[in-house]
Amino acid sequence: MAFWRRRGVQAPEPPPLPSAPAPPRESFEIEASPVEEARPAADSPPEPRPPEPASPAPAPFDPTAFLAVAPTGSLDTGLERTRSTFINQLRGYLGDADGPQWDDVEETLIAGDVGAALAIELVERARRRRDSPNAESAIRTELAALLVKRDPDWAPRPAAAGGPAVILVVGVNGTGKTTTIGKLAARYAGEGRVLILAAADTFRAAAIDQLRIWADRAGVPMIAHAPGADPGAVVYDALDAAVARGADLVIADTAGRLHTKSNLMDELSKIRRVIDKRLPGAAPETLFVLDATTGQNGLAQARAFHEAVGLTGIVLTKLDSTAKGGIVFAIEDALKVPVRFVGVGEGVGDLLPFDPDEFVEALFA
Ligand SMILES: Nc1nc2c(ncn2[C@@H]2O[C@H](COP(=O)(O)OP(=O)(O)OP(=O)(O)O)[C@@H](O)[C@H]2O)c(=O)[nH]1
Ligand SMILES: [Mg+2]
Repeated sequence: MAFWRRRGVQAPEPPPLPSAPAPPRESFEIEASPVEEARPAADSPPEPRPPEPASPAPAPFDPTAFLAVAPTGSLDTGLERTRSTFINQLRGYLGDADGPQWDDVEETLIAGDVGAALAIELVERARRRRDSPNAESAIRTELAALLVKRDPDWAPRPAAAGGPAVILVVGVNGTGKTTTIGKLAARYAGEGRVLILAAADTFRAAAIDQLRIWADRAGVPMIAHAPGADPGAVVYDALDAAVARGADLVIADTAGRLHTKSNLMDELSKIRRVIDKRLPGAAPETLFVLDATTGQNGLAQARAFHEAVGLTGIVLTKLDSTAKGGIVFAIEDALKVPVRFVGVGEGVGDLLPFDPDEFVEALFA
């Protein structure tokens, strides 16, 4: 059964950080519980407790079994809206019987969230290409060229010997950060990695509860403090716990914040400093979660977060809910930071690793 357990901090108390208050003396740890067990409804009357029967120890929770039954989203389905409108229209203008309608191509690219300046450049370059068999192929090649080169075998790896890899998940409100962490936790636990989640969105109690549900589902432990606590202290404790137990990955949730609020952006920089302090050289993966339906405003958000904390990757969520998948090209071209995953639904299997060739292929399929 899931339960909250008060955990006395076992390691010696770390020295207080110069710019940060010392972590609270106690943190809460949430143990993973088997996913099958339902919690009683909050308003149901308490049942009389039967005598404890001697029962065999429950089988250890196996996240791979959980993942095996979870439906997996597909890029084809996730890109349905983008393909049937944006790309369909683009193809119509590119393959027009009277020759490519470049002005319309440009407008379609802008409407598809590629961005005005980039759309103009793209059309110019495609028109000049002499090596493409047709206009569609020229645009396709130019779009693919906007996506940054990446290591196809990328995975969050510990940078410091003996320490865990760290993923810090950031973004504005409601973009899908916590959901993405839940999906990532299930994915990496399914691969046999030993994880700890850090509930560093201490802004709302509900945020901690939401992450706990995902932690339970994935069968991974989570470190949390009380609502309102210093998020840096939560991350510090999660790193401590990971080192003590030999966990190889810590994923930290953070509160959604507007990129224009400088005090909130400073708080993120502070979390980064806490990581550097506890795990010098850790080089955390800082994933910016962008809601694909946000449009070009997403670029302004991404730039501000990049400036504040230095992004290493992007997760583009809700691709299934937009017809404007062009934002993928815009954001990679603007930041030169790779999209690592795309979200194509709300289910645990609806987070797909991003492969540029596969993506362009699926767009024009
Ligand atoms: N359709 C779709 N919905 C998604 C996807 N990812 C997340 N969502 C939904 O987006 C909503 C917000 O998700 P959260 O994970 O709570 O977002 P958050 O960024 O943690 O929100 P805050 O903590 O309030 O800033 C939820 O209803 C999710 O189910 C996705 O890829 N596709
Ligand atoms: Mg959240």
